[in-house]
Amino acid sequence: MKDEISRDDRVANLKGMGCSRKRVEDARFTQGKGNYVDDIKLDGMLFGDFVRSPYAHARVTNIDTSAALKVPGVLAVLTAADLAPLGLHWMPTLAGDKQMVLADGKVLFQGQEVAFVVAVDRYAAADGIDAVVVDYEELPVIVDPFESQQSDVVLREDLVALDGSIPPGAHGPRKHHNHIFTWSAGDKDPTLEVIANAEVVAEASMYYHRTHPCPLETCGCVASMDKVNGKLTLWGTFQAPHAIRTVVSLISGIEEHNIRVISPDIGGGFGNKVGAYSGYVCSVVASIVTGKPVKWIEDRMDNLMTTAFARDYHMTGKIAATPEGRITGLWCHVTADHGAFDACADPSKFPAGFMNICTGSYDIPTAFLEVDGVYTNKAPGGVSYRCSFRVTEAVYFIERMIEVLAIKLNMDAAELRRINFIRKEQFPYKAALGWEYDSGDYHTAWDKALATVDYAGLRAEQAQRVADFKAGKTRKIMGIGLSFFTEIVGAGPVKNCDILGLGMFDSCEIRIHPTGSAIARLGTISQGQGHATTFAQILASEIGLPADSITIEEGDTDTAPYGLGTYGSRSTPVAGAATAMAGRKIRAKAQMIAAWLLEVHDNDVEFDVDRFVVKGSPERFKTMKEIAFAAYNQAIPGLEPGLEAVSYYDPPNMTYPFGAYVCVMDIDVDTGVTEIRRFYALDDCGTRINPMIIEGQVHGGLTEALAVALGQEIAYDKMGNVKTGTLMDFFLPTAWEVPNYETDFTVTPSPHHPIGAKGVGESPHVGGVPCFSNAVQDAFRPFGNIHTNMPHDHWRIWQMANKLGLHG
Ligand code: MCN
Ligand code: CUM
Repeated sequence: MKDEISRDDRVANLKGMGCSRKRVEDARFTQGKGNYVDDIKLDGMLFGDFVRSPYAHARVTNIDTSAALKVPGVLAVLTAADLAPLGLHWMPTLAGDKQMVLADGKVLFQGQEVAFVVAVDRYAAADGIDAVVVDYEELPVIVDPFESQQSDVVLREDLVALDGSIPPGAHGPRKHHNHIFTWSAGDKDPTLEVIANAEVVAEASMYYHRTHPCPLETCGCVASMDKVNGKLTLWGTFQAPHAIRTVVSLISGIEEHNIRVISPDIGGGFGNKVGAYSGYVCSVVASIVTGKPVKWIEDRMDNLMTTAFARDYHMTGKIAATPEGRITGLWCHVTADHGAFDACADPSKFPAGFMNICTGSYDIPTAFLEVDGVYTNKAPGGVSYRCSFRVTEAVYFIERMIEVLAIKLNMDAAELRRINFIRKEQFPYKAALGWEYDSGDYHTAWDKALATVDYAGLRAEQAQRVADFKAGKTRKIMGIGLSFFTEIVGAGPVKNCDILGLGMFDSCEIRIHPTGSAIARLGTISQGQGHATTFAQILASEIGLPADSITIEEGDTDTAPYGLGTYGSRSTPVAGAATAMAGRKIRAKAQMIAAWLLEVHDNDVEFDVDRFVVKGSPERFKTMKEIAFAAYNQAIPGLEPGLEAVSYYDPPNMTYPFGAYVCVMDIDVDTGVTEIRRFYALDDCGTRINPMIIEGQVHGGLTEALAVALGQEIAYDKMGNVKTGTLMDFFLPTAWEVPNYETDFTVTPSPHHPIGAKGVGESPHVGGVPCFSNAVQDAFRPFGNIHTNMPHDHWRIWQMANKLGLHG
């Protein structure tokens, strides 16, 4: 048999790894053919919605539902009293705490769910909500976590013992009735000693404000209990459908095989859709009660005010160094505002996520981190928003500490980073706070970044600008924002990481069809990341069938293998590894089939792009397509028919992507208006599966970073009112504010991942926020700024300029 097309063409035909394959999802999304939760319409479907608390802290003395029940179209109103006999008025949170499903005697944050009105449609439900009469008795409100730890006001009365003592929480002893946990990492005394004896110590306190992921599609679900066969089907915006199935089974008592959870298309998640919400529980109960399917879909205000927030970390740091700038120690304390219930979505052993990667990309010999979690009258949630489990906070902290140290040392901040980077030959690198970084080459990335932007030239220009400003020739100052980040993604290892006891492996199951096409199902779920495109590319390269012939399916627990879902940029590191491993199992069987067909020994054939060839005789081969057909249609001695494989992958370590970002910004000191002149982002996520998708992830993450750094926040007044509960007040950047991003890369494969890939989804956000913030702060450095908190909106920048005397 003679092969007519070249090997290069055969590789190209696969559209495998490294190819900027167009997104297969876009055909349906661009034509309005997506299938989101709110597109699901079932016969007789009802709609449920919440009566929500206007108060941030109040006793609920009475709920009168009688008028609501008379509203045309209203069928039922659920309150905590109705759920209590089922034990469903409270639910477990992902962080080992518990949370009210519906107000049980009191409310603890504005917008808290008080009653669930079930009606024939959304409009009747709204009328019903208006007719529910709730009597509140206001209680003192605490929105400040420092005040909370001193206050006599008990927020969580359910967590105080009868004798008045404070029982321990899920993460150990609690110091005060409003305290949740203390968590620490590293060596306290040695770190304090290094700092006490250091020649140079820089200190800073910073607040990483509360914000919100704000996905385009809000959270929602449809619950349908089939009373005939006892099966519950739950469609929803779930980032972890299998975990939701297990949790629903555990709290409802419905056997797990009788529950089918389906995540259809999801319109952005960003972590907002990891946790469990009252709406899910109430919809399931309402469906059981009414015997009809029940839909619940949040509106924008519900989403911004009540579902998983992000950040809200008050961080204080001390960094010690030699006069030459060699860092010798780092100390960090965090006061973490978790709101009314601890509903953070972290692996169980990490109540402050991976905040203990706060030594960043630097070889810091001694470090100590302590985090205090605190209750306040704010919405629960936490950890969401492209964060990799608090890595955003950790990287912001260290990248600000580096800048503050550079000021103290009167040194260039790029050079200070360079002399402290972990060196290439130090990997795998064991950090002072416990992590083992798998691979990295920071100096190469940094040098490439600085050379590309002409860093020296930029600094010269900035110096001239400062001189011009001081001479009264311009009112615009210039900032050069630098950041270098290391991420930690791919949770992972089951021995270290679980959520509610569920080990964090992931999975892929592949079925090759006789004609040489395939379906693969994974335990993850795309929310916009393009898994259907990229996972097919991994398989194309591994099994030699074109990506276009491989369907990727996720999100249906009746068909997909068990997995822990998509967040923490874990899909590529974990499910991507499972995909490669399952592909290799397919290939191993294909090799035996090929050898039999070619009448040679198994070891005498080798894989080449899309076929097995006889070693040394390239003209003798069987294509994967031929092998697939033979697997089903020829009786092969000693082999079962069929070509299928499944892999459950427990990664040996997480992956540590990194990147170097530079932002050049002009600031008008009289208006506070910022103009981003240039943004350069170099990302290293190891082996790159789809460069175009990576670039899309980087653009998206950077834009969200711009949002957070330059204006976005969930702000509360002293009464606990959410001041930014609509998109009029909550800043979402548009094409108007977004600069032209320049993306770049280096490739440092992960040594333990089967294809060397690291995650990338959260990197641009993690590295982007400090970069934008550093640009603002750097512009004011020549005028005496040391640290100013985000968000740097125009008004606050004007205030910065004013405080530094630049207006007079
Ligand atoms: N990829 C690649 N090569 C690599 C690494 C990743 O081609 N070396 C591709 C992947 O195959 C995948 C995408 O990039 O198609 C993102 O992969 P990964 O970094 O593994 O992240 P996940 O798929 O696990 O996505 C989660 C991550 C998180 S945690 C948040 S938050 C976030 C993010 O993805 N939410 C998003 N990006 C988002 N993008 C969109 N459009 N919508 C969201 O909700
Ligand atoms: Cu932390 S946001 Mo993402 O992990 O879904």
